[in-house]
Amino acid sequence: MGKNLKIILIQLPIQGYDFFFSHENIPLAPAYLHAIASEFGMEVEILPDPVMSYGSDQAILQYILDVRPDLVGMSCYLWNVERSLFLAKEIKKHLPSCVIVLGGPEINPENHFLLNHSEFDIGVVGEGEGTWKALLQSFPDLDRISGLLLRRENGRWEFTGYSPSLLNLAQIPSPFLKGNLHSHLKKILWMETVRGCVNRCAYCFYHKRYPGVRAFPLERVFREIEKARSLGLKEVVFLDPCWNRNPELRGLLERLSEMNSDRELEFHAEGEAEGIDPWMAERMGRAGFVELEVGLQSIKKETLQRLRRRFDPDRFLKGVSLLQEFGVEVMVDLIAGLPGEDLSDILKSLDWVIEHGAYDFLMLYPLSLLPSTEFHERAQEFGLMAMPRPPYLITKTLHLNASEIHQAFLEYEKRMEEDISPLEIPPALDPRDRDVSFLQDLYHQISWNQPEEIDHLTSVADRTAYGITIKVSREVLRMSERWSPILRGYLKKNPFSLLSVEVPFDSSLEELRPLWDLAREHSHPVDRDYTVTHSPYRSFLLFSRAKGLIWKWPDPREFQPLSLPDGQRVSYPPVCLVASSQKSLPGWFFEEMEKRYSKIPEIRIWSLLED
Ligand code: B12
Ligand code: SF4
Repeated sequence: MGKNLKIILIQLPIQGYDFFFSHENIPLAPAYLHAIASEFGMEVEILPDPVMSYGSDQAILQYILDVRPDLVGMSCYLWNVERSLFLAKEIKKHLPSCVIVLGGPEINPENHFLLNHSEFDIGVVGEGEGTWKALLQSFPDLDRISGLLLRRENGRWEFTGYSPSLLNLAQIPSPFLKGNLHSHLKKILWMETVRGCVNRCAYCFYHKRYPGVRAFPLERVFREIEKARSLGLKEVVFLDPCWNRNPELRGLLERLSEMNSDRELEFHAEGEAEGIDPWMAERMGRAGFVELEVGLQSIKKETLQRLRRRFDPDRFLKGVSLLQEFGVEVMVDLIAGLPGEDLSDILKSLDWVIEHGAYDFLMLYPLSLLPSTEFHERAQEFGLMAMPRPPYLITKTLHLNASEIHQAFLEYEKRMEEDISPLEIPPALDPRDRDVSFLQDLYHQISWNQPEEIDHLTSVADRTAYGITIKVSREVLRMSERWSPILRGYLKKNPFSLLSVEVPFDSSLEELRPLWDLAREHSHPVDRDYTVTHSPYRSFLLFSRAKGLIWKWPDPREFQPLSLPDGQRVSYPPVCLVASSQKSLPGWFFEEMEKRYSKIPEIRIWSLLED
């Protein structure tokens, strides 16, 4: 048995100005590990909310430094791995003896981006529970444990090899039944009923970790559902990769439809439309399923072969309509950037789904070339180029360039008549009075009305949320020599901030320039998504409000094409996003714009009524 350790486990959220995804940052992986570590008598905690899911980099760091753990474990997904590495570095600076262990899908020996980093001590590759148990038992003698990335004296990472045996899922304690997840649950529970997938899609990472499909004991699943109901939760999201291919599907559905006959709980899952028969659809409806997400990805035969996916148009349409008939909405996913597809192929897939009305929600996603997937291994053969850093977006294939991939998203938007990447209004500026009680004592807004208030940001820097709004008066705006170093210092310490600044509505572009200069220095992973349909510069936004309107000013960089890491350039029209509760905009607004721009930027109105 290794020594007793004080452990903190962390799973950082997907970030957004409205904190939407933070509410769904359910630390299931940390909770499994928590259950195991506490069985060993270790002093272990999951970083509590609101700090974990809403806190700024410094707020998180401060919490950790106050606890002084011996070991910090972090769950790394493509949306949080860079931030996790940043934190790892900061922790090491202040607590050099603290051991940093990373796990999750980003941690694998084929991820070159990761292997170039040395901020962490140990990587856990693949399924975590068994390796974590062995690690805690043997710490610090780890050489004989499989499933680890260990840093050698020459600074290189060495992988100790995959574990020869698979865990029996019945032996993994349920974190939900044990109560380890409670403080991080709001209305939604995430659950696995199986691990592993029947399919082997070439772009997907999930199945790489699990050779077959293993099921959790059904009785345990039912106890979890019972508990979710008794706690008054509203939704259960099954994380199973292909829900309707569960080996125990019939028994599962029978029982769920009995247990949840009042449909108090709403179920969401991913599955295959082709496999849906009338019995299944009826039972799913009766059990309380409200949505099934189906990955169609493309309708082109050659593409699907390359993806290792099957598609039978008639059975697909039949499956979708059966689900709809029984009240289960269908979300269909397509991918832009698959090898062998040009722009017209992507549009054909989109149009096919639309023409057949085979969806309730239709989504187009960019392809991420995930390390360790078949496409990643065969990238050269397929002529695939991607960003070298998360989210590893495809930028070029033999048949598509970045502008065409971007174009696919514009076409999607036209067809769906909706904004694919709507701009989130930070709660501090939202006229709809958002409830922000989830932030508890974290600051999400700061006012700089008077010059004396500027330093306030520094004094609360370790108690801020990652999304923060600064409201600046004209007097302060004009004192850039005072606020620039303060804001720059804040962003340096909190590089994963999403910053919004509210400026007086009649500010001139000249007055805004020092803010834009700072914006150019701030780079955040959200700024890398070139597939958005307007403004890829999202981590630093300038807003104004006047007479019932709220708008985001176009970033001066939008007037120039965006440069991608591979040298390609993508053009965006500069855009002013206006939130309004009216359909048309008043004349004074255009006059304000005409004063500043020789050609008025594109104006997109997004309605405050629909929400
Ligand atoms: C829920 C989920 C989401 C949610 C995110 C929820 C959130 N946190 O806010 C939503 C739906 C928003 C989402 C979106 C996306 N997702 Co997703 N998602 C998942 C899903 C279904 C569940 C993750 C999970 O919690 N699993 C349960 C836990 C227990 O399993 P686990 O994470 O693998 O953890 C185990 C081990 O990894 C390890 N482990 C994990 N952490 C740690 C830490 C330590 C210290 C140790 C020792 C071990 C360890 O032990 C755990 C137990 O065995 C997975 C697929 C899956 N079923 O796992 C995909 C998955 C994580 N998503 C994936 C992808 C690609 C995406 C998208 C890019 C898809 C797209 N094209 O848009 C987007 C990205 C969104 C964005 N804005 O960046 C990939 C991730 C690849 C990667 N390298 O990170 C996965 C693996 C699916 C796949 N097909 O490959 N996703
Ligand atoms: S994309 Fe879905 S169906 Fe395909 S292998 Fe991955 S998890 Fe399985």
